[in-house]
Amino acid sequence: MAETKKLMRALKGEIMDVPPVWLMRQAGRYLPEYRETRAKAGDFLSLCYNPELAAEVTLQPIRRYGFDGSILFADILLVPDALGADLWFVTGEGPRLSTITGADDFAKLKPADAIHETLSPIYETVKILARELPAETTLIGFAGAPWTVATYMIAGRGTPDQAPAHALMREDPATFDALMDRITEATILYLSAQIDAGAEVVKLFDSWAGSLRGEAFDKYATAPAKRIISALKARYPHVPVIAFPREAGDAYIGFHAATGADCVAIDNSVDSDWAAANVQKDGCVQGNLSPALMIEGGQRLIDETKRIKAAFAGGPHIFNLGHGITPEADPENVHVMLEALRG
Ligand code: 1CP
Repeated sequence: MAETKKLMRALKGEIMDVPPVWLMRQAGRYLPEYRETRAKAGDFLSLCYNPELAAEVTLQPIRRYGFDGSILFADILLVPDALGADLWFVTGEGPRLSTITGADDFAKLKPADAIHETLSPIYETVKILARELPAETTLIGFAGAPWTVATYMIAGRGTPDQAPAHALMREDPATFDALMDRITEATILYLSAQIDAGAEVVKLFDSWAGSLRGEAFDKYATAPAKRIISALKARYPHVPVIAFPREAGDAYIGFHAATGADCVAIDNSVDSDWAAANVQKDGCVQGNLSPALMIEGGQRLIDETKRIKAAFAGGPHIFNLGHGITPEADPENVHVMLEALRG
């Protein structure tokens, strides 16, 4: 059967007059209906682990905007939770986890195949979504890439420069490598289970790839992505993978070929024309409107949307932001962007 979903067609390399579109963090705090459902769930983690309510918040932005892609509502930090780290969210501040400072902390983690015990509600959410999404909407599963997940597990929180993770890499490379391996194995199992439940595409978020340079980037961003994608492709050759090595800079060049990713997501620190010439030549790209424009709105939002669409018009493209939409964004500006994009 010919593929009819626009997002799938772009991932297979088709060039379209109007690219498919979705937004990172499209289910989130900028939407009043999200805040309402989260309050009903009690807190963020309870929302993630409640299949009915997690499916509901995943569907909310699809009803409101008719995006081409629907990303499962969950979080990259559920994998550490499932590996036995303590995880909690401090309102207004963000995630907190127990830390991994050496071999003793690492030894307390569960084996990779124990994750399903904790993560089975997420697979339920995927099953509900596979049933309930409109026929034209593509269901996207996801996980954090090992380096990004490791930065949170080591530091116990988000860090501006990922210094604790870099320090462990330097001072106790055996523990650091063992942790990267454990997360990589868990990620393969987690994404496989999402695909078994009905995810049509999966995305790997390496939000902190930008603090890896040179050899460290190859070893801890490229190699784990390649290992995960190879394992998935061996089992699910037709399921496309989107990789997002955020702020990789020049290391975006060749990332498709080096990892086997079908699509590389580009952050908004990168010039669209540069990315079209240097990255899109190798395959589909996703991006890369600045999330700040969803706050600002107005003519600049319209002009930038059209400029990015034009910059990537020569190859396969999925329109998106360069990073997640923020709580301060005006939901009306999403309509302004969609009108500028789709006409
Ligand atoms: O208060 C709230 O309601 C929580 C805000 C929130 C939301 C809406 C968090 C906490 N996570 C999420 C959902 C989420 N996280 C999704 C759902 C699907 C979507 O709509 O996109 C996804 C894909 C993520 C991925 C995620 N979580 C990343 C990678 C992408 C990125 O933004 O860089 C990261 C780094 C996280 C960790 C995390 N979870 C939540 C926060 C505030 C953070 C960032 C912490 C930090 O600043 O370091």
